[in-house]
Amino acid sequence: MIRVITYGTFDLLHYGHIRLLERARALGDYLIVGVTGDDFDKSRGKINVQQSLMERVEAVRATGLADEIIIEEYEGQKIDDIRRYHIDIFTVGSDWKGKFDYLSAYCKVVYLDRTEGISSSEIRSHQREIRLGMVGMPEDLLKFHKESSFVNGVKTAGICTEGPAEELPEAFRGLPCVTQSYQELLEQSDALYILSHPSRHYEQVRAALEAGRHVLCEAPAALTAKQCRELFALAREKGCILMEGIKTAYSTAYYRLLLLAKSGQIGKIVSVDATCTRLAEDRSSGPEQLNRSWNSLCDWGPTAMLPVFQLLGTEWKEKQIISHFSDADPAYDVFSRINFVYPEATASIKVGKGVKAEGDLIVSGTRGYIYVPAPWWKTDYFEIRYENPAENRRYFYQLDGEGIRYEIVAFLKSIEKGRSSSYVEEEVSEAIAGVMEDFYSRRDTRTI
Ligand code: C2G
Repeated sequence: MIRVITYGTFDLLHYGHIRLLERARALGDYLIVGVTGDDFDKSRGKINVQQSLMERVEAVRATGLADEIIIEEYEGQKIDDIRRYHIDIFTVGSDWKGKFDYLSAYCKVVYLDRTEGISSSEIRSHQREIRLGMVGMPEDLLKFHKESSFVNGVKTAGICTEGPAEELPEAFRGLPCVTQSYQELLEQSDALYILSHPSRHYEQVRAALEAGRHVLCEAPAALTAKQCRELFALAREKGCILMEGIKTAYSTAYYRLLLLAKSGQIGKIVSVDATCTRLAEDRSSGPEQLNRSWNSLCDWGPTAMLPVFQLLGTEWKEKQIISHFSDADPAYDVFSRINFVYPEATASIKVGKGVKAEGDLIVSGTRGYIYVPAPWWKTDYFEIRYENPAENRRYFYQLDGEGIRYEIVAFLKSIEKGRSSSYVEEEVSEAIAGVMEDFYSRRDTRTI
């Protein structure tokens, strides 16, 4: 009996895939199909696969061509599979010609002609491309603009900026719309990415939603809990997606850490402590600039509060904000610490722009703790540590683009499906806005 194996993502299964499977099957008597797992696809740069692993497996099963379906989860697995399943022939489309010659040390390698004129990317690109308008300081928007180029189905339509067009970074020149008018940008866009000063978020998000545009707004999306609720209600009313942007939520390591903590790996969670600081203020810091730049709590607060609220919830009993303000600008906190007291747990965040501290995250539990080294907000690594070091576990997950490109993928998916796939829950956004409100009105706040 000749045993054949082939691999693929098989997203939006099409005629090209089916022809490949038919010919693969005809090469032998028994066909095993390896469908790539979501993580493996991510790590090899395929980030906007549309269907879930289950859907893709089901589609391959439904062809009736596979005798067995397995999941491809890691680099190098093909050698393992070929040995384990006693494979005689490995086959794949000719777009991979030469790439798998190394497998001929284990079995015969056959490249089958790829079917011309059809591909998953092409099917995906027929779905309408989202025109993304961006608002904010051009140099701040560069990273997001660059990351969006890794995602199919979206293109930067324009930028709304206060500065003169001649001073725009190279990457933005030649965009269909470069304007100082927010209204004009709205007209040219299907969806907005807002990275303007937080004091302007509410009005800008509101105007975009009123105009029926989808919005991804960098956190904090609003500076009071009421305004935040209002915006989400408006989004629902208008049938638009509103997502609050916190890129860390989309880092695989962070997301896995949440799941491990919630599944009881460190026992009951008793404390969450997160620190985020940066020393250098990127731009010149005259009083004028200070006014326009994000203070510590706006800049870092949402990220630092994210693990607190996602692990302990938003029903704290007490909170204290301790802030140290800049002499040049009484609204600019150079450093803030917030303590939260829950019925059976506690949390603290420390944020600073102009003060430096170890930027780690520690989640303490009754059986052990999770330690994420600095800078925890863009990490690919964490440890679960126990009293007995022999039981410690280390976890690595590749992080591309600091999470931003996965955030964009989630935004597009939400738009397409008509319901939010955000990793930042609405109640978390509301709690963040509530803390901002208390900070600006000096409730529960001490200044030092
Ligand atoms: N294919 C084809 N004709 C097309 C499109 C795809 O013959 N028009 C083949 C591919 O060459 C591949 C299989 O169908 O053999 C699955 O294609 P994809 O889902 O795009 O998967 P791919 O990324 O090529 O995965 O490590 C090798 C990969 O697992 C193959």
